[in-house]
Amino acid sequence: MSVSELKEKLEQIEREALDEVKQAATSAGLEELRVNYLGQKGALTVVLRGLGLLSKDERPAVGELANRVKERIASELAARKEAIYRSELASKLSGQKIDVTLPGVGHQLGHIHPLTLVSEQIVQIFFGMGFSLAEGPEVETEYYNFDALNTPEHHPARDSQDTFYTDVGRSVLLRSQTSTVQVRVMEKRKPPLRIISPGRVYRNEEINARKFPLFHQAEGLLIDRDVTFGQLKGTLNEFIRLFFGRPLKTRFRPDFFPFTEPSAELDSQCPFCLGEGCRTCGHRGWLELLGCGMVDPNVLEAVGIDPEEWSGFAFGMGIDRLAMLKYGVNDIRHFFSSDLRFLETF
Ligand code: 2NL
Repeated sequence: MSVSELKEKLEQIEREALDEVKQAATSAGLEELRVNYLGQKGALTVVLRGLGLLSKDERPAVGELANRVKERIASELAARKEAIYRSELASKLSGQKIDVTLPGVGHQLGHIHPLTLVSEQIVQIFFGMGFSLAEGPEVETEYYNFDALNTPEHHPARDSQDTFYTDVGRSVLLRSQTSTVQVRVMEKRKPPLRIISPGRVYRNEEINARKFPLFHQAEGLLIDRDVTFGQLKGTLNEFIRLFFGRPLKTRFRPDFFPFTEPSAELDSQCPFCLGEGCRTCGHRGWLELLGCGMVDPNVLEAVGIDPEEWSGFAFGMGIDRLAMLKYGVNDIRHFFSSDLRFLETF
């Protein structure tokens, strides 16, 4: 193309471009124009590439014009862009009136699991009676879970407390009771002692509405001079009063545990029917709540505490069971199902 043809072409591009920019109505349409004229394959760019074919003398004049055209188009594009942006924003805002009186979007807050709740309630009650918290490992040794608790190999209680064993061998197992923690504390600290140990425990059992291979226990231990069964009864009666929120009649029935002598099962009057008989207590009027007894001298001896000088009482309660009774839960599996319809009721 000759110089005059090129100039003509540039002026034509300029006219067309400015005309179209003026008429563009949306920012998307504007962007399309920018690409068509100034983009890498745009009309102006194609002409500018043709400059190389001109002689050295001809190039400056055409180049200068081309740059002016480019700048003019660019500045018109920018001006139009600003105008379109403002009008688009204005129409968007007028169509989107915000009602500031509408309620906000609430966040759903998580909350404490019912077993944690009941565990904390139990621990708090014993804190009030001078007990302190003791915790320990869930993977335990046969020694802490059985031998130190007066349950030697071949003792029949090993069967009823059957648990899960590890690859290490039968001597490394999942604890079946939190007494293991009490034994560990008695080994390390001198009496007097008052401790409460909540935590997860395991039993090798078939699953049903009342039994689950993983459950929770809180065990208490008190070691002092001249401890009596009467003190055990007073402590547990007070616990039941505070846990259920009212004084309830209790009764202690003889029972057997390898680690206590004598041993007893504690029943309370059913807090729902007050002894009348209802579904919760199976129409018996009484609920079995926990096991307890005076610490067997063999247990004290195993941890190096002189049973002639010291005595004590201990008790163990199922946290899951107490939670079921307190909140009327009819199936232990609800606690482990992660079903929000259940969890959100607490
Ligand atoms: C139950 C009730 C019980 C204990 C746990 C205990 C701990 C030590 C010494 C003596 Cl270190 N006793 N704990 C005592 C009586 C009952 O749990 O139903 N257990 C199977």
